[in-house]
Amino acid sequence: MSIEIPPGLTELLQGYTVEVLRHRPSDLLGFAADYFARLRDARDQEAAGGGRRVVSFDGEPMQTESNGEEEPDRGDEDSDSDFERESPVVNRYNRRVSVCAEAFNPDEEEEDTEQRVVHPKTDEQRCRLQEACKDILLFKNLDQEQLSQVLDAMFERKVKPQEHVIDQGDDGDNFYVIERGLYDIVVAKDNQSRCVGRYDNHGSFGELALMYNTPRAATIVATTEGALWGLDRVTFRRIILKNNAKKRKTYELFIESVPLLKSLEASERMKIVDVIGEKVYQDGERIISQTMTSKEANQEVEIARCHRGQYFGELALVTNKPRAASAYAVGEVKCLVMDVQAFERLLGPCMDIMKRNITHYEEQLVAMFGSSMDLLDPGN
Ligand code: 1OR
Repeated sequence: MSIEIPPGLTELLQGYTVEVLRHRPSDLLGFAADYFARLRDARDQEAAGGGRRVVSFDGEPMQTESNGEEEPDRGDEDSDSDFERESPVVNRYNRRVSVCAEAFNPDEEEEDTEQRVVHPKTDEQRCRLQEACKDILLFKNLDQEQLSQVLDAMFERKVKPQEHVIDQGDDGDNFYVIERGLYDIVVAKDNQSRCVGRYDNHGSFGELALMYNTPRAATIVATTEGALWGLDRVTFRRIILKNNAKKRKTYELFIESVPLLKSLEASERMKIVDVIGEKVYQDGERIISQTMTSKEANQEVEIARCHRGQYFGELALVTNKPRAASAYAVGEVKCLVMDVQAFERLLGPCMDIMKRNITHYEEQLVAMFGSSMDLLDPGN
């Protein structure tokens, strides 16, 4: 028999438990009554248009930010449209019991608050959110607690064709994960705007301004109706940046040892660490999949084996052609992965090396099959 857990129950009880552990009250029942009454007050005031609230058990609930619009009664939390208008409840009751001792950047202590942004979600929304986030590389190295804080803080945003989600030059407010829709990446330079890429129903954008405190590097325009999940700047910096600091420590030596990346500056290599995610594959698992163009081509022959420090998957990105080979794990394999936009942005200086290595693939293919597949010519 399966018992359905109402959305929000786990969160509610976790928050309460954390506060009990912090305050160790002698009157558990009285403490609970007080705690939940304050939480309800904060919610009601928020619903009445009072904006975002911080609930502090040490004092009265205090208003921190007005959302600037009248909030209608949002008794029905399950409705999508209500959810879109909701402002976050910043709830210190839900904070972690143990806080990581490692500060990301001592200069930015004000951002390392323990306030949690929580956008309540229905089960259906959470499912869609989890599906959209399952391949997001920036989330891959988060532990379970960090990931659940990130998912809690994310909010849904629907977009219309031609809507600018991000404008180049603006300050960074949110990071976005794509649930669906097509989005052009437009970069203006010397008074000319150029579309330099496109997101097609997958991926994420808006991390650069938040990571490096820089203006938005590109304009992102929806070209169809779409749905996004946003993550506010403070939560992004608190969790993702802290995690990136850890990632730098973990991968620094390895990245320095990768021959392909030797020609990069140390700071460029660090930017690579910031965007990569770790993926683990089991023996025999397919890592990338060749796009078969004809039925006869479906017999597979091993053409090469890659080892620690080598790379694969660049060919289709360099040539703009379909995947020319499949890759399978031999034993358990750990890969560091980056998405195509980061690849283009960060690996430009390595492009010549990769192209040179691609000509070696052609030589190998000629040796094995007696014919080349014209790998370098983008053709069609
Ligand atoms: P952001 O916070 O700067 C715009 O806001 C976002 O566009 C940016 O984060 C990236 O997530 C995303 N150069 C810069 N930003 C890019 C690029 C890009 N592609 C996606 N974004 N280039 C295109 C690479 C295909 C390099 C252009 C010269």
